[in-house]
Amino acid sequence: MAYEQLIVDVEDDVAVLRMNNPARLNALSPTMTVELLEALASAGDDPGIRAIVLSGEGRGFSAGADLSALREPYLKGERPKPSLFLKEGYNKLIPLLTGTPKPVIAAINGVVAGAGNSVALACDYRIASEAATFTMAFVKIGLIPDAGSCYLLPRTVGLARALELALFSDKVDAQTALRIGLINRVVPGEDLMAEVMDLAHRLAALPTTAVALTKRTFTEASRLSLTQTMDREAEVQDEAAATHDHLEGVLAFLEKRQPIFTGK
Ligand code: T3D
Repeated sequence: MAYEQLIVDVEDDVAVLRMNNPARLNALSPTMTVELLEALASAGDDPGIRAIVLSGEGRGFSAGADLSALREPYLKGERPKPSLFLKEGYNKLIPLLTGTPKPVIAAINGVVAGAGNSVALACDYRIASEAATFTMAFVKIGLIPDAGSCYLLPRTVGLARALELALFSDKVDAQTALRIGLINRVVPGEDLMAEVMDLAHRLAALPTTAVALTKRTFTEASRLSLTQTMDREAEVQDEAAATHDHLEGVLAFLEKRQPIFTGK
């Protein structure tokens, strides 16, 4: 399917989505948000897709909300409420990313600002080019972190760091982002996509149901107690153990061979 601000490629069982408005550092316009919603839902539902990569064209991953859309109304003295767009846009996009049963890798090719951070944080694994920079930026335009950043950022880097990042909104380089746990890995820019595709293919080759259930149970556990979580793990483990991939994994171990997981 052809999109205006999104490029979608499929390599074997990996879908690669690239935000494509490089002149605005892939700012999340309503068009791009709707296209991401469509493409992610489609990749999530497609049994042939077992991992998703999200990246950006040009030198930006994403600079957050497309502020150019505010020029006209603000110059006219109009003050449209952000909540209208947030509820229809990011508030659907971020849960779609965290809730998709497929593992999602953010391939952070460059600049990240505002809600671009939320998009990266909603992915399951963040690998960045050495050229990547991160700024929360919201406070610089008199806003609070949105698109789930108030939830995701403190859970990723801790409350103290999250407040520091949100309030000062200084630009953080990729090595610092790695040190504070904002991202998982940094690689030279020229190696980024090769490394990402290698990881994506590794994730795609895993037992699909176990991957989906691991994502889901980690999310559920954040609002449960330890004992409630262990009860949930026991129930979910029955689902995982009922798959052919579980049988294959155990038999492969016993037969001292590599398992072949088919996602069934
Ligand atoms: O109402 C609502 O929708 C509420 C929702 C809010 C969610 C949010 O995400 S709020 C935060 C929005 N994002 C920002 O405030 C970041 C704005 N951008 C910047 O601060 C800087 O551009 C960066 C720090 C990200 C990068 O700086 P730099 O020096 O590397 O690049 P640049 O020269 O500033 O930007 C390059 C071009 O991208 C430039 O266009 P030009 O002048 O070459 O024609 C710039 O205007 C454009 N651009 C960058 N960010 C945005 C953008 N255009 C539209 N929206 C952007 N967010």
